[in-house]
Amino acid sequence: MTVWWQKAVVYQVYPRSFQDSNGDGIGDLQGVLQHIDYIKKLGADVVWLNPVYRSPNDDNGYDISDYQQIQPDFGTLADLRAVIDACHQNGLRLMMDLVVNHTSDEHDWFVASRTSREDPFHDFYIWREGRNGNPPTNWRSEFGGSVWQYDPQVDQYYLHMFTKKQPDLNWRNPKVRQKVFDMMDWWCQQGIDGFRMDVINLISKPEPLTDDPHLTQDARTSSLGYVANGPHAHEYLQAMNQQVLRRYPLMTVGETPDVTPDDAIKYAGFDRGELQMVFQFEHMQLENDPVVGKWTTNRASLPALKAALSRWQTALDGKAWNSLYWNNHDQPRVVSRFGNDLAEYRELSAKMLANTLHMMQGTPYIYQGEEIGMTNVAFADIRNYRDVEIKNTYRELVEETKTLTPAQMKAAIEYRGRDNARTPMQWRDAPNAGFTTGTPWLGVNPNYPQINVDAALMDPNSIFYFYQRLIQLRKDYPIITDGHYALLDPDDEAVFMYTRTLGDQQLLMVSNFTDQTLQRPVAARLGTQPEGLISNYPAADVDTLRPYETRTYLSTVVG
Ligand code: TEU
Ligand code: CA
Repeated sequence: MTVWWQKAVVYQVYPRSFQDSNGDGIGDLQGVLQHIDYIKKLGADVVWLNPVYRSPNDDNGYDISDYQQIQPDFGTLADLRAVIDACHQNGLRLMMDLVVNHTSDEHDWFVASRTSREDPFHDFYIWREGRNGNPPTNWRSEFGGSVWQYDPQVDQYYLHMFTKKQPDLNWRNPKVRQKVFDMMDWWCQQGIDGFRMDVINLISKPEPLTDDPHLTQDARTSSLGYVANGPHAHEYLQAMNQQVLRRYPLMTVGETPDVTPDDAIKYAGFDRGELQMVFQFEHMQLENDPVVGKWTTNRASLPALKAALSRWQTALDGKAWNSLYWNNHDQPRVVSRFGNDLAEYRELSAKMLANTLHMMQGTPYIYQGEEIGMTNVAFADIRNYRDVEIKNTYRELVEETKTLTPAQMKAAIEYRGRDNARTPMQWRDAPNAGFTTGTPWLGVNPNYPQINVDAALMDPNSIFYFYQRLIQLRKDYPIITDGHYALLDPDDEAVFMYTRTLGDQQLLMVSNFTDQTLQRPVAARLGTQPEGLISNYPAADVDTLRPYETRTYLSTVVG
């Protein structure tokens, strides 16, 4: 049976970069309020808001110092209530980000935790003795360097999988779990409709804490994969579900780096009583390098991309539910990554990527600006980047270890860095793209005079209206939600083609991932009475695929 969140489309708002309402250069909740009608017009059902809780902002709000207060840059709790109400009045639901693998080091719990080993909050975090003056294990942080930080006051090291201002909570402690569940319940009482749970598969650590065997001497990749999916992860999530989640009509999605489909079926299986969906990362890591991880300019091959996505389509069918995404606040812009952001092909390839993803089984997530084809950015000066991951990794890989030259790192940042996704939303051909009347906290992409919401809304052929149509198709055709997936021609290096089948109906999705005109036997793959549902070109010969052409057909098949 299909439930509401399986038919829903989510729109992700990164509030810091969405709309500034008061000229301080930082997007805020009043700014979100100004554009609820825009999200409604697109046709999305759910808004996912990145963290707006009180935070010293070391990692743009993923370092929370008070879970029940709003970061003053963003506004007040009253402003958030206004956003919730506006969403509900417009038939939208609001999903909050939940960051409970770690807190800020400025959270009261950690401030107390580091005062002494006897403090009742000491055991809220993961403290260990050093090994002969060295950190307790060899684990490397996602943002570079050791995950262990020495604290002279207690003469121990604390664990931080991300920056040293993000100490990991000790979920083994039942008091930690209770505090988190109580806080979640409080948010549900405020009328929110869901949680996106940050790195939720990291909450249970390996037992005992032993060295990560995958780290060779010179590898500069993180230990996230080694630490993920610890022995109590499912027990904790089942408790969370029992005590909080199942008592409200919520939508839940766990962000889970380093999960396989088998893991995902445990976290989000229909009968598991844990989460409803997870974000998997396989299609986001295809380009990675064994030594420098994401800091490369490798390109993914189309067969690899097809294999990664298809594996999830097939493995989860009937057992768990996929989340479908090309973009979020941590990933570069998809049109620059898997499409072509040159003026000639940007709109075509953005639509091609949208159709390719939105015809799959799962709940689609659209990240702000994706619906107008926003692109990666290249800042001339490395100091213009704001992301702590970029800054820390630059220091380590370029300055300290000289693993990469400045030019190599610059190219990698322009290709994979998180600030590509975080430049301000491009609303208009006006100063700072209409994002702020002040100085934006992160530079606006200089291509805003061409790429902006105003221009998209005025052009009936825009990427925006293509997304609007995809969302509407999902509402009109149950086969888009429920159909079974089959990949065709897995080795084709230029064309992505798959079918979805439900009863005697068949969808066929075909996308040309290149700037060449190609011939493929498309007609032969269609059933009878084929009807074109969507395309990014005027209809012509069925077997001819123009540059970045994409089409979805509905037809009838026998048996
Ligand atoms: O991201 C977790 C995560 O695994 C990412 O660090 C991802 O691997 C990386 O960004 C790719 O470069 C979540 C949040 O989405 C991210 O914004 C936070 O920085 C991180 O957790 C820590 O809370
Ligand atoms: Ca502001």
